[in-house]
Amino acid sequence: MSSFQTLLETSLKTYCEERFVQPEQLTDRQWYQFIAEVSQQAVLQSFPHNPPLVSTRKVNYLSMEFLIGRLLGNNLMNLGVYDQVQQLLAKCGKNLVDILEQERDPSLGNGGLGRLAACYLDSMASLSQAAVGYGLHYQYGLFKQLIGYHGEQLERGDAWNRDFYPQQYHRADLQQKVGFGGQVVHLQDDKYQWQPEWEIFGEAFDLPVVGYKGVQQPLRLWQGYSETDFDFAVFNDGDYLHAESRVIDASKLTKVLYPNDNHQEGKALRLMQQYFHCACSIADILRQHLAQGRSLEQLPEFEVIQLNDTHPAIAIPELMRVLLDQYELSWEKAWSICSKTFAYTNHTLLPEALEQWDQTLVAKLLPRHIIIIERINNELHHLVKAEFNEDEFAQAWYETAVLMDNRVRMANLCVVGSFAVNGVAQIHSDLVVSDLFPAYARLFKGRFHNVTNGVTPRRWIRQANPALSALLDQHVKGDWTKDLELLRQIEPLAKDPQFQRAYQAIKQQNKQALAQVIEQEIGLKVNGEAIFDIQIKRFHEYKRQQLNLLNIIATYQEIKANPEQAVVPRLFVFAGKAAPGYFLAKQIIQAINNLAATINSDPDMQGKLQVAFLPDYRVSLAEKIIPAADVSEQISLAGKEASGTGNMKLALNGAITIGTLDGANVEIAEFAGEENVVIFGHTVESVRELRANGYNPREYYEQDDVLRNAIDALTDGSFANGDQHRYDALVDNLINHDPFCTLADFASYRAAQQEIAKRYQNQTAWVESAILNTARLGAFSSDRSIRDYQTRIWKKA
Ligand code: AZC
Repeated sequence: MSSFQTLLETSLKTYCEERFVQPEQLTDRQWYQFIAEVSQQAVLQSFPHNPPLVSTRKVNYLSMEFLIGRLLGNNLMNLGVYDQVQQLLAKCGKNLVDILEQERDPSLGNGGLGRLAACYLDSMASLSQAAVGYGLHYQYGLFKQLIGYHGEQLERGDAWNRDFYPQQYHRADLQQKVGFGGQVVHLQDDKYQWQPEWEIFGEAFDLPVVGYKGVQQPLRLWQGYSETDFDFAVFNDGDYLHAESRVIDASKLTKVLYPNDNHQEGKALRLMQQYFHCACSIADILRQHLAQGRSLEQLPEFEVIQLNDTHPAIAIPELMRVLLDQYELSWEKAWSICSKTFAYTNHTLLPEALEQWDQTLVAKLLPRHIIIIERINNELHHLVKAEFNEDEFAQAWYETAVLMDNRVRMANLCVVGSFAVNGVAQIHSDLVVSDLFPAYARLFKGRFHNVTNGVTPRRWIRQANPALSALLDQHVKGDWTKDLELLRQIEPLAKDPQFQRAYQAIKQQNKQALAQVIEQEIGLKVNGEAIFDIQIKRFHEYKRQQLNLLNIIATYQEIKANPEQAVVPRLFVFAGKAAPGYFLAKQIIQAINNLAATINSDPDMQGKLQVAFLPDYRVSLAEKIIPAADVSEQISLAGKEASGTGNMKLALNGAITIGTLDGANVEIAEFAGEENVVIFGHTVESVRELRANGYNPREYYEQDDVLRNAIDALTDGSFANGDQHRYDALVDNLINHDPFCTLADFASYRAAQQEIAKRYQNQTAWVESAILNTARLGAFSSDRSIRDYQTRIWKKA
């Protein structure tokens, strides 16, 4: 008997004895608790850290978000004990899949950036890449989304770990102290002393990340607290309210994740969170480095600090501060260490997401750091002066300065302070160089790279799609879970009728399962024969859910006008959250829900058209939707979606992409073959032309009857219970501004949708395309991304 089996059986005996019950009497919740506790023991016992790879440094992955999803099923699988647990449960008349549903989804992220961090932790552990993930232990993760009576988004708090969350350890031994405010005393020359006005403690919670047959290593999350209940000195002075407010500040610090995706809000508390995250993490990195008897000069030889976008940018001046003030290194020495240690990943070109902090605010909260940033800015000034001639200088400085117009430009700070900068898909990395940082690219040659994103096949195929996994196991030699390129082996089977039938049957089974979820969640009975057309992602104008919406309205109108005409039945599924303060995105959600209500109750639409909005999109819901998709909507305006990762998950699970030439869609089309995706819309270049010629959305509105009728339906009360003004802002934005060229792409999108319907009618060809998507997209495994990081960025010098 394996040691895990023994552990399982003896622990079950004890667990039941303590509760005076027989195993058969345990509730699902108790089973969940029991299995979670045993698996945590197994995680800690059976997986010593592997020796680190010699060719790469240890990775310290700094991210404000880790959207890890449920852990129990994933851990059981990666430990290789999933089947054993399943068998034990089966003996007691239980199903493991149901038990796993008991776990709360820790929603410690907003979307793509946070989920990518989680995939990377999985891949690093699976590839024995030594790594620690550093993040924040938010008390409330991303809000829970409900849909209100009028179809509108409502938000509720998500206290993800309040009652029971066994996968984490409180590491009381890893406490840190973080200062804020106060003043800086200039001692002499380069020597300064920071006297913070107040201090907050950070305590760590470790979540072990279990790699696939690999190592376990920590995701370390910091939480703020205050040492004393309140400041007695101030209290004794009689200023009771002030005394207590300090305590409130400390506990408030990590209370909630900011719910913005691709948008900076600029709140002081957010900057405090960022600094707190960085200060705790930098101290922890140095502690471990020095504990191994290594010198500060050796830091870049052994450690790399990977910045997940600019949210942890303040780590750069923080490391400088520690080296200068605490270890008394010279500026030159400190900078030489620092600039060889950091690497920065850019995830967006959207101007509203590029973080810039008010310089006065930074100076007030972090007075020592602003002095360091000023010095960095001055040194940079010399470099730019030396590289650019007089005619070029003004423009180059405007582009590269870290400090400009009382703003601290965090992306610039990252580029200056890092030895490597990368974008997240080829087209995006090219735009980072050509549009965002052209002057830097000239100044720092060789600093810019591309690492195309990837997704972990353990969660997104093995766990989410067990039926497809079993089929792949049957036909692929070698462990495809570890080496996704092995899926190429099924390419010759794409035309094999027997394999096609098996593949198709699995898709059908997954669609039935999703149909059940839809019925449970929103009470809609869907047509399992329809094309399942899926758009799941954050709601954002640039992602253009409104384009999908307009096409659905046009389709509805067309069916209404020609009730006799044959239609390829279609189910449109949406899921996603909008930032609570993002009015237009919320209007789009409401419009979809109102449209769904009208369409789903119209007898003329029966068997032809349905719309489902599934509330509270999160990792566990994605795992249910993705395996059931026939069509994957990736319809952002070209140049706006840095990469996308949902596009990869959906395509690997056999959905056909309808998409623009944006982000990783471009590479997906290359790998899958152009004939196995449907591409439409303007390209980066043609968008440029469109704008250069003075884009006027109203012209499209006026000239295209189908488009105009669709938009007008939003203002005639059809989808708003007679309210003609509900969508005024949305409609005005589309007709008069349309910053993401929705109207310009409408006709071509509609044609692409007709192409999808046409192709779906030839099921043999459709399944062949779907199989080829699975077979050819192995490069989008996050294991490949991590290997790219290893060879391009994390290698030892
Ligand atoms: C996202 C990008 O929008 C998405 O295209 C990409 O796939 C993902 O990062 C992972 O790289 N960006 C964000 O979520 N947020 C920010 C601030 O970029």
